[in-house]
Amino acid sequence: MKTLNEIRAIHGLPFPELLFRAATVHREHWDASDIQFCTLDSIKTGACPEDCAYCPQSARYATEVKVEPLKEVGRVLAGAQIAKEGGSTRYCMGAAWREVREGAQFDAVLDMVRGVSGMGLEVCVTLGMVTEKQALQLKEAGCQVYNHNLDSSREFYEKIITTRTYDDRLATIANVRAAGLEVCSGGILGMGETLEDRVHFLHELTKLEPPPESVPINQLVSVEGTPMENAEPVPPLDFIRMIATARILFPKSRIRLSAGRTQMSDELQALAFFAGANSLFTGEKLLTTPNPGETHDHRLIESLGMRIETVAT
Ligand code: SAM
Ligand code: DTB
Ligand code: SF4
Repeated sequence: MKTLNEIRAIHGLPFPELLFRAATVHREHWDASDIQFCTLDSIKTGACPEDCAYCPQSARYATEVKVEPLKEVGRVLAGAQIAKEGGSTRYCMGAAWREVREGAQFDAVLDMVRGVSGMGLEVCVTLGMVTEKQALQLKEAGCQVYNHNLDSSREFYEKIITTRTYDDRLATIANVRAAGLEVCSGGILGMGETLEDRVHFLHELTKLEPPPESVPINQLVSVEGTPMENAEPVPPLDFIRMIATARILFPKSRIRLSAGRTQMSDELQALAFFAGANSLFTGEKLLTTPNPGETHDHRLIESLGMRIETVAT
């Protein structure tokens, strides 16, 4: 495990040196021409009791998000079929819940997991806090991955969320691991955190043992009505620094270029791929905010001479 100082040193390397090292590590473990396409589906939208300051789905903020109860299983499976036809190998279902509660709704989610997994797609869910027992039920239903982000440094976290603690987050990740699921955990840039917060955030992620199999790096999508509606955009090359540092720290993990791509040029996304990103969310929408869409992404990958991964790994 790297120390805070070592991580700070990597993150602060001269830009070309950082990119060269990240690109080298990338090639040691992956085919750097391959990109994994994942699709998100918001299976339960809005009215979330948590107060995450970045999130348009929190009930505390007046945003334009249309509240929707848990989707019917059939609608979710139809969405998964479309995603599969568009080249996605992973289907990630997200619910605006604080935590999983056992009962009819969780049973329906287990049915969705069974259905999507039966279609030959990798299944990932993000449902808030889970117990080990619930994580095990998900695993038994065919779920492979659980997404639960650390979001930022421990110090910054309490400035953006008051309804749960960093240790709650870590406990869920430990439950997911104990149940034998893969862990997907990353964060968000552009919430007003300092460079030092980003270094601390990466350090927290490296403390997870074994490391998360995927690390989504989101750029804040600032949504009107949330406390972060006027957040300063992230300097584009700082975003790339984060991707490259994550690639070096997590050589064998998927580094996912996640939210915020509609604000990024194709050139910047190409640089992110060079810096080690090897996965993205495709489709017109993330959970509630816009995303570049499949046509754009197919064209982008083709124009770069890269390939969409066809087999789930
Ligand atoms: N409610 C569950 C939870 O918080 O774990 C799952 C869904 S939640 C929307 C999943 C992740 O989306 C959050 O952890 C956060 O990292 C990311 N996210 C939410 N709103 C975002 C925004 N406006 N911009 C970028 N990422 C965002
Ligand atoms: C992750 O790190 N990013 C995705 C996924 N995991 C669940 C969610 C991004 C959400 C962006 C805001 C929205 O569309 O509501
Ligand atoms: Fe709820 Fe998740 Fe949004 Fe937080 S990030 S408000 S827990 S949906």
